[in-house]
Amino acid sequence: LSPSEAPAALSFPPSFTWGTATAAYQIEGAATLDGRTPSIWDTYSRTPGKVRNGDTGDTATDHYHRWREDVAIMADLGVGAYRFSIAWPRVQPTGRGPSVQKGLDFYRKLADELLEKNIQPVATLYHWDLPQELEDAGGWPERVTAERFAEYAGLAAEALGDRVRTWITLNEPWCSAFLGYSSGVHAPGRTDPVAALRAAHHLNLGHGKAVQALRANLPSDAQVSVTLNIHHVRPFTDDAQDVDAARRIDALANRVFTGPMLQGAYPEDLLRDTASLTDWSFVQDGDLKEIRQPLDFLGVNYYTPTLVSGGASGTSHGSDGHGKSEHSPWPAADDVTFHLPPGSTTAMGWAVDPTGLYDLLVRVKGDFPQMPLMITENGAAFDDYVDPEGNVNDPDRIDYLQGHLAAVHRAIEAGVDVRGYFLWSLLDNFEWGYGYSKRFGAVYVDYPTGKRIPKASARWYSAVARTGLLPAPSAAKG
Ligand code: PNW
Repeated sequence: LSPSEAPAALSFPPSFTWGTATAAYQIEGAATLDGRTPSIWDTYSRTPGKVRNGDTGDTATDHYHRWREDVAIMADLGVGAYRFSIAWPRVQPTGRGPSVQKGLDFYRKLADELLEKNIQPVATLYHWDLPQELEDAGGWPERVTAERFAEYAGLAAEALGDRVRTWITLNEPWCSAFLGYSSGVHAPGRTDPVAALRAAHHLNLGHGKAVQALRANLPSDAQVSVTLNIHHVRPFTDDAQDVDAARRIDALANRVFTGPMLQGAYPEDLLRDTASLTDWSFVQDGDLKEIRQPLDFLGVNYYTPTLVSGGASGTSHGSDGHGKSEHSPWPAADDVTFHLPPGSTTAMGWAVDPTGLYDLLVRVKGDFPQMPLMITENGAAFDDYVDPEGNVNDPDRIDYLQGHLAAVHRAIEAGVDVRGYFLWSLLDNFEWGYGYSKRFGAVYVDYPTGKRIPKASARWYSAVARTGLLPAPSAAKG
């Protein structure tokens, strides 16, 4: 092609944040070092039959020892931000009382090294590793857990707030509540839909209280947010019962969190839909006021859309991309069927659908016009391997990232205020119920040696992050 015929690269705003993301339990290992106590994920992964191949996070990628090397890799890639999570059982092992110096020191050193390399640290307080002692006291279905979470948030902010200026309270509370307490495919593995609804409320309450604790302990220029895996729910057909199924799943996936957090109320239709299970009397006077706190941006994680039909009572609820279980993660929605959207899939069996991300961003903008957005996770698992030359070529991941970043660009052009993008994940890691069998990294991790090999997608993403220019699809594979 002559230059005039070549498809133009898409240019992102100069202020756009380019980052990578991880979570503590998925990468750190060192499960018993320096005073760390078990979290619900230690307990769950050590329970036979829960995680594929019996994998645990005991060693993971050994990031607890290799963090300096991992920061150096990010500096080589030229990314401007790193979203990591703080392991609650490392800094406040029993979930109450004083903090552990060594645990806090780990994150202090990490943040210092990041700042030294001009990488902005973004800390998530809760990426699913609840101290086991708090689960033993009832876990998220109990109100006390929200109180404990706020205390931990205050303590973390007090210790790290001089270095870390961007904070996220919860990662994907939908997973914590509904995969953890209803379908049981995530820790703690309970299968009680009412407990899941109670958990959702106490996660909301914990978020609201934590935002207040963060603000009280952080400088006024700090950014405080929450990350939701907003499901882009589409009806299978435009039949009324499919449209109604989509409305109900949207309530259970999204509005159960955005309602109280951003609008100050639980949606009426959600309360009605779940009335056969609970009267929501666990929502106390004043809770809604406490949950709705001003946020500096909303974190959005997106992987794939959700396609549903209604009315086919008694059908599968395993085929919804959320792992297989006898139990549904969707309380009072047993008649809803989940369909695989058309097109190619990733190693997770999730459909590749960049338009879903565009539609989702436009919809969130419509619902919350003033709220800046940050893509806090997006990425894909593929069956990566090291070739005889020692390279990892992952053209499918490059295509995935190219398509989704083009969708983000298109949303920005359409007026959506998207401030940044964090690739999930920096490293291959412990993919929850799938253990180490699924690789989401831009950097390959050889188990068990822990050797890091940047994949072709890492080099591709590095060029995008350094220049703010997204090459057109035909040139995507370089
Ligand atoms: C997110 N689902 O998890 C998490 O924030 C990451 O820790 C995780 O590694 C990543 O996405 C990839 O899975 C999810 O079943 C886990 O709908 C499960 C679901 C969604 C997100």
